[in-house]
Amino acid sequence: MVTSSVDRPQSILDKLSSQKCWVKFADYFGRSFACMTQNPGLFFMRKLSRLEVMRDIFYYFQAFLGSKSEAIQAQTSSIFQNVDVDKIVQSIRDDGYFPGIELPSDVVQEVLEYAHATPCFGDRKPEHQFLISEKETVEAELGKPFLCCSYVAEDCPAIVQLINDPVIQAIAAKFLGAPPKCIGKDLLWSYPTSTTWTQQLHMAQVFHYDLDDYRSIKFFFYLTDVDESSGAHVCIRGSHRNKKLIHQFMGQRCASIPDEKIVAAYGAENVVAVCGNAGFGLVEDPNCFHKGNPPATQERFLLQFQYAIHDYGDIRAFS
Ligand SMILES: O=C(O)CCC(=O)C(=O)O
Ligand SMILES: [Fe+2]
Repeated sequence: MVTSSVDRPQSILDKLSSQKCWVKFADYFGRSFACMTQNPGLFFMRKLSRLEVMRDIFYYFQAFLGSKSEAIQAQTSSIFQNVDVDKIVQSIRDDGYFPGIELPSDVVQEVLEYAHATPCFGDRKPEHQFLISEKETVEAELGKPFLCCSYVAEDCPAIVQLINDPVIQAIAAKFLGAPPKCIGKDLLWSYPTSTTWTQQLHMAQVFHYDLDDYRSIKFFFYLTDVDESSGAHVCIRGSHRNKKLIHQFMGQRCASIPDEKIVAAYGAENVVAVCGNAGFGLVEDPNCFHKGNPPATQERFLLQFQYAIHDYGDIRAFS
């Protein structure tokens, strides 16, 4: 994979001296204003939840009001066997993530069959809709490769069942300290193609953290075998806590900081590339710095879904 860094601003001075910078500021304030007037709950959550102290205050306030989270227990049977919910939640609290929840192979197979039988969207664009088997033909017609192909996945029974699985729900409820609301899902092929830094930014392939609520939790399942060079998810252990103050104030704009600087701030020894075969799952506090490695040798197929305490509607709308 060849990565160009030409479009990445090198320093604050570079940024300030460029005209593009002011256009970006205007754009940022425009989006913030639109968010504040159209979705004030999302706006204030984004502003406040970036501060660890506010997240904690909110969590304890909610616990004080008495949540029913512990009451959510298995009413239907789970597809997961021998899963220690407490251990997983403790690992997420301590490290920011837990690797190693395993999707049964028949579920992996079902999702793969769905993916081969259902139209996907090239580069997430509605105008590029095709079966995955037609991808190369469409690319040849367009004269360019797709970086990713995604599905709506509302109508995949295996995914719907997974999202409602009692073990998954119990992990989410325990971590959130509240009844979990599923606020999003994504089923995505990512391909080894030459990308610019901006494309990597849009594909969540640079270090960032997500502010989806005062507390939220994300599940990732590999549907192809993944190693460091085929799109491993990478997290920085412990970075969900004690973030540098500047990184808290920057919130999601931390994604514009070069990866090397994020690694230097939290320690190379804490960078963990999570590898695993198809079916391997990872649970994460998305407040932990993380990214998907851009695939270099082979495509990656990933299912991710997340839960939060509140559902603010389309959380990507004003990003
Ligand atoms: O692709 C990955 O492994 C990470 C995706 C991610 O962080 C995101 O969608 O916010
Ligand atoms: Fe993310």
